[in-house]
Amino acid sequence: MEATVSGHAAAHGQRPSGLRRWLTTTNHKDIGTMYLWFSFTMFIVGGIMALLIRAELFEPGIQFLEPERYNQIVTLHGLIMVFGAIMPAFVGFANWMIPLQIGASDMAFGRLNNWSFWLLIPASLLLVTSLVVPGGAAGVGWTLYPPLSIQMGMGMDMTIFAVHILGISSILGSINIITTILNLRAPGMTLMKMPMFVWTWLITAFLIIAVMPVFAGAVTMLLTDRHFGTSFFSAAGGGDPVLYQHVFWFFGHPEVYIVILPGFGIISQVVPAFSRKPLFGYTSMVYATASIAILSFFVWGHHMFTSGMPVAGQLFYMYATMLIAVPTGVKVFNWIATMWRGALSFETPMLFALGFIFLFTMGGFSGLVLAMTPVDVQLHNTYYVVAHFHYTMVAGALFSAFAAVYYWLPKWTGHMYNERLGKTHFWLTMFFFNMTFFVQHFLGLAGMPRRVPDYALQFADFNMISSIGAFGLGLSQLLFLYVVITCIKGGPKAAAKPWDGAEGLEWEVPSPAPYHTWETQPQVK
Ligand code: CU1
Repeated sequence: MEATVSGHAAAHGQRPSGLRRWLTTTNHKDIGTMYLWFSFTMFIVGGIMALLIRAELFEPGIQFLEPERYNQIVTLHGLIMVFGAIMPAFVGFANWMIPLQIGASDMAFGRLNNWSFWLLIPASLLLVTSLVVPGGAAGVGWTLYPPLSIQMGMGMDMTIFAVHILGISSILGSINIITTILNLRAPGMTLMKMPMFVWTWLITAFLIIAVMPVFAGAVTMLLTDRHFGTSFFSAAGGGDPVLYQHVFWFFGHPEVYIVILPGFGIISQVVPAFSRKPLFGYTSMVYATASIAILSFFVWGHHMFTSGMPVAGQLFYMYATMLIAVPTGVKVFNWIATMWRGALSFETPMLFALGFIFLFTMGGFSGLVLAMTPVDVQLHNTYYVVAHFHYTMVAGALFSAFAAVYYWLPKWTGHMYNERLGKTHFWLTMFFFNMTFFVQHFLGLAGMPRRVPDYALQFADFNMISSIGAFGLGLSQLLFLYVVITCIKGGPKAAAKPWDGAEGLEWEVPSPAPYHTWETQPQVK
């Protein structure tokens, strides 16, 4: 392998090495790897912020974070985890796996792909360094609601700029993914034969292109309200802060599906592989994914039940939101039906997939609870909401990302990871995740507000449990890092089909020459 690659490159004498290789690469595997390491770095940065939050909440009273600083950390934790950790992780998987799964030689636009990745670096630096500018970061929550976001200092401008750059990055990445899937499939790879991961990403990419510009528009209007004398959202000038909420959540609700649909695709491939059966209900999976994506445009008002809304609107958004449980239920049913009478085995990817199905379903149910308008009015801005979306984003997006890493590591590195340590990582993560977030349901039901660094004495016990759980959850991820690094550096050689031949069910087509894009840029004569 090594000999082939270097011989190939030497023949053309073009392949740069060292830093220049990574700066200029157009190879989908290189770029996928960079996305994944970037994502893990941001996961650590956002995770440290989560631990600062949980340390502050370990006991009542202000420990070491003043309310302003606390809200800045809360905001950055949210923005970094959504845009810096989860989305880049899925784009990394897309880069690595979509060309392999559809038999394409690479992504459609190599240089655009490179640029999409490198845009992430200035964006994340803007977010993190906003902590140290005068006034600090934007302490408004990741939703950046006015009027507060109009009054914030320059940290808010850095956040707006970061959102613009992140938006460009993910839109370009999506254009690349859609073009690759629609134009570069191998002969015979019809749309309805594509692996589910490819399908879910195709649909996700359309969602990103539809809503990221809406978010960019919302923050641009904030920017002009702040500096150029407009009053879109400023009541003093005749504007309306609630308009911002509408525009933001028209982006924000589809966004929550952007961070989960590729995870659905991963689970839809891991479960069949470890059940040694084809996916149950493939066609219904495709249509369920598309239905979820379409419905996601009609439910944004469920975030605004307390902002003042006619009863007709409340009813519409409540029922529309509950409707999404139908295609989601189809998916969960299909995953379970896939396992039914299968030859199951429980290696780490399967454990994370099962953990996903169980915990994500719980997150779905608490979502249904919140969808009910009268209940939401009670639970709005409480820790119940925090518990709900961490069940969808940590046990959903993060667990599916772990399933994907363990599932595909042998393919990426040529080595098997340490199965015993992988399983240990799963059980530690499973235990501490629930210790951290399950008790937050109780805190929310009892009325503890989110985004406040202090709380009444009655909430002390559950907060202490949650904080201890969070530190356990954080430390457990060091084990993940260790397992991945030891797998990259060595370990037993992986078989061509490491999961007992089960990959045959995935329609994976071997990739042609690994570094071909260095040489095959079309020559204009
Ligand atoms: Cu929503």
